[in-house]
Amino acid sequence: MENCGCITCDAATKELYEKAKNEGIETVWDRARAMQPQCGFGEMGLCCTNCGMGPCRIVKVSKDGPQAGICGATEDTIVARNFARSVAAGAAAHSDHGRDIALALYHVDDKARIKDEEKLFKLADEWGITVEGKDTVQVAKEVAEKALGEFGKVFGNLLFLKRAPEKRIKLWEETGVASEAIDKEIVRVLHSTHMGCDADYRNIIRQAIRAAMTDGWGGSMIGTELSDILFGTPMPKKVEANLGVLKKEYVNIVVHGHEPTLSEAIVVAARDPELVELAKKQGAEGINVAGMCCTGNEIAMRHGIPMAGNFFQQELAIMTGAVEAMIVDVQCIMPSLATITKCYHTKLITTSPKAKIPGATHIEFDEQKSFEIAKRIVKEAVMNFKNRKGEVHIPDEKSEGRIGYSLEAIIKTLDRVTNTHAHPSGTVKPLVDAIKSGVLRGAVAIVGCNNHKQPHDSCHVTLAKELLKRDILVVTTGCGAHACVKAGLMSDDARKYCGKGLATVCELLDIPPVLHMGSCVDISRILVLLSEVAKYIGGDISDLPVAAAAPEWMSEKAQAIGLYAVASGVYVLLGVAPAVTGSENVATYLTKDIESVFGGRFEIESDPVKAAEKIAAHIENKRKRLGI
Ligand code: XCC
Ligand code: SF4
Repeated sequence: MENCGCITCDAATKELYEKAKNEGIETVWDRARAMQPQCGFGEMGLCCTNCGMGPCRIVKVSKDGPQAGICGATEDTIVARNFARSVAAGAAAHSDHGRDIALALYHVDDKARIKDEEKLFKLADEWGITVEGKDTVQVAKEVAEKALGEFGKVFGNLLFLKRAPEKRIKLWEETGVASEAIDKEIVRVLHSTHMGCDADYRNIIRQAIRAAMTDGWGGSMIGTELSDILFGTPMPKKVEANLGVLKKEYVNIVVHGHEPTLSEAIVVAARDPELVELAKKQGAEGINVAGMCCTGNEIAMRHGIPMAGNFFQQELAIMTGAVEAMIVDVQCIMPSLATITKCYHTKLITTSPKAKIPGATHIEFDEQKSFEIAKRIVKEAVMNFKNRKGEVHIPDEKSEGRIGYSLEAIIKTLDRVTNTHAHPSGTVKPLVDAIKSGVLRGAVAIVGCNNHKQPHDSCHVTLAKELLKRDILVVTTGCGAHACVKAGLMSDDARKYCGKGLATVCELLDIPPVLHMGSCVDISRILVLLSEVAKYIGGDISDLPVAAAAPEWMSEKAQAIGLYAVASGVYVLLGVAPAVTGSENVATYLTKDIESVFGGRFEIESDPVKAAEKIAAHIENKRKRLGI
């Protein structure tokens, strides 16, 4: 897969896109084309609708047009406010996901439903919850309660901030971004960006950072940790990926969205002998569950469930004509699915009160009756098998990879080397040694979505390959992870793309050169890994030869992630410019000046080859400063 200049570099996607064209079915690419030219004011962040006197827009091209909003808000104020609101929305989405997982843990009444007891007790200990004389269910309830308290507690900072290196915690306190309760910080962005409130762009961004921090070091981290406790901490396993994982003779169920609570139940229900029998009675050979987007990542990491594809493949999955039901929960679900399912037999089933879609069947998920509801949903799919219309068209394309690299899995993997050298196990020492010696130059997280402004998957994959050949280890989450596994970058064969140093490390540790660390909330795993490495060398995250990249990002969540990463000391490269270009001050602040405060900054670069060069230069720079 090379950067070919077409809409996608994924063969299965190309094939079904052609099918869509032939059948006159509209996809995301068609709608993007119809949208051109896109609004310049919006693109630059210069349109304000924050009050009833508006909408107001600032005209940049000529001095004759308005240079301030009706209230007098400048371009700096308007751009910063719009950016902050996006960040707050992103942080809200991730955090509310975390809250739902905490609620699920709270309602557990049977010890058997807790898959990682060790992690539960570790977290209880970290949070100062006494466990003596309490049974597992009781401890789970108290941990869940503490987590829920993080959203609305009256006093005190986020508990997970303490996981950062000491220097970083001090810096956050000094710069006024050590966040308090999650809901409070998000509400504060909405308040301070209300008409006639904060007009100082630097202060608006400071508050946006406080909200972003409640994502990575708050709701996302709660989501990850509590999901591991409930459903198990991911460990390495093989998985198949791409639309070719759908099976013609089977009842195909695609679970799509983000929260693992529903999909976990669906995975169990689909194995229910009664339902499998029913599927056979309908003429199918069995039931095949596949995952899409971050839900796909969650169940692939924990159960090896095949990964059907990423954000830009959701419409195409239905066009195979082989999907009996697409079951969705929250986030990144295109409303267009309801339109497309009309042309096929596929049932679109919404399950969250937060995300209903006109034209879909709504079966509300309830954690307390999870198995019952999951069975009902699976039955709907099974009974739909006989309604297939026309020809089934499943692309052959699928690849294989090894995924499931949680922090615990990485440490375990590293222990293989530690033990042979008689070093203490359970540390990041081997990783630090490899980086210090220069065998590994550094590490980069490639994360985020698909966006029509970039060729689908191509930027993720090209960037990853460019980094691998420079001996830079890649970790990935979200739709970037789907792109990499589909391109074969999580197989042993991918060592052929690596420089000599990285290839040796991969062989020694028996790992692929691109490590799948999970869904987008699981970027919190990367924060903890970075913190562990920084603590090990007695420094700060901003000292490390690392970077992050979101070459095809589109969601507000991605903006929140980018901002908390920058505030955590990471250099963050974006392949698509956020809507801040309308204010030179805001753009310069985010891409330059902010580095002197937090040690991290944004970089905008759409070309993945140039992006790799910039990232590599950044990494070499950090190495020099570390004297390695
Ligand atoms: Fe959504 Fe998480 Fe983006 Fe993919 S990567 S398009 S946010 S599914 Ni998070
Ligand atoms: Fe216009 Fe100011 Fe109202 Fe925004 S807040 S719409 S700039 S008057």
